[in-house]
Amino acid sequence: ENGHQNLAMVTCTAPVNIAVIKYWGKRDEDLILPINSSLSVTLHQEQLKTMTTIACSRSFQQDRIWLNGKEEDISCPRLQSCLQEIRRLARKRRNTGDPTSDVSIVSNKVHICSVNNFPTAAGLASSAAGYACLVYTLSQLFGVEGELSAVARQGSGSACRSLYGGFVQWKMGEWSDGKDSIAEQVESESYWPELRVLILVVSAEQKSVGSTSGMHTSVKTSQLLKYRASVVVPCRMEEMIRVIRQRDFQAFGELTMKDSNQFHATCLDTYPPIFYLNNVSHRIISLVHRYNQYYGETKVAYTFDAGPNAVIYTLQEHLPEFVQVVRHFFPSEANGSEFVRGLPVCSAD
Ligand code: 2P0
Repeated sequence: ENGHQNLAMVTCTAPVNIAVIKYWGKRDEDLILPINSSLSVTLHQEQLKTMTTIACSRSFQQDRIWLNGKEEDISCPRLQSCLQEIRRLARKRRNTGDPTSDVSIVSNKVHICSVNNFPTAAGLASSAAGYACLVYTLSQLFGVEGELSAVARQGSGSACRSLYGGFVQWKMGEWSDGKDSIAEQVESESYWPELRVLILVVSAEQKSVGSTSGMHTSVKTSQLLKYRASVVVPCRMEEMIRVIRQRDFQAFGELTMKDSNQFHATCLDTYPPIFYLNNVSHRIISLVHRYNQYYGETKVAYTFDAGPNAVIYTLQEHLPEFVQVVRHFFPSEANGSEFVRGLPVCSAD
């Protein structure tokens, strides 16, 4: 008998997302429920993405996973949450008698292969694309439809936002079971075709404090984070959605920079403090403000996640000049081919 009879295989891709209103802090660490809502822009499919292939067969003895070619431990609790949750949804569908669902394969073991087309170590939101892709690919394999962001969220909080393109909000929700803590598209990828993102890879080193443990310490110790989550972010979410709908780059850019700065201020307010930005990050911040001051308007905006790399938002018309300016002021860094990566955010077609 052919040992791979009944082999089913699906391949999908998911892009990275970059938050403009940041998620930092959980109210429930097991279900991954945040203390505030957040909003991000999903990058273009072909740029920074994860590609995942999942095979399942009666002949597989156990679930297994390979990340960028290296086998990893499948018993990781977050992986287990996603696998269990998708299998539960698949069985539920079968029990409700959906005639199109393939009931037999849900009980088979899976082999998962996931690769990024960018360096994982560069701190470029690899877990977001990774878990979004894992959950989506599993859902395709097992024929699960509907709301998947609550499943992806249990892999990594920011992953729920990568299930949608364009401008995406993750609503924090109120319920303790997390069923209302889901991602929703605010506007599609074609809504603001002139918007561009530029990634300045300041350091490809692994970050010193991981997001999960960093935000845990921030929730325990930062007074500023409490104020941010309860007072600042609710207002900013409304304002951000409004300025995106108006395609108002000046307001979008200013709010994006302020929110990045407040996120890093809460890191500094954490005890012991967490430093994600380095000297090059600080020089990029100064350069962006000097550039905008020169023109008397916000033409470019920066945002930084849990690491020193800068993500620049700008409009297509300003991109070539700003890239020149970066290369001029960072000649040594910019000579490295990886320093400047200009990427379209939204597809024009
Ligand atoms: C964000 N970050 O909104 C923020 C901004 C980093 C800074 O989401 O513990 O990897 O897996 O839920 O999603 C990074 O945190 O953390 C993150 P977990 P995650 O993009």
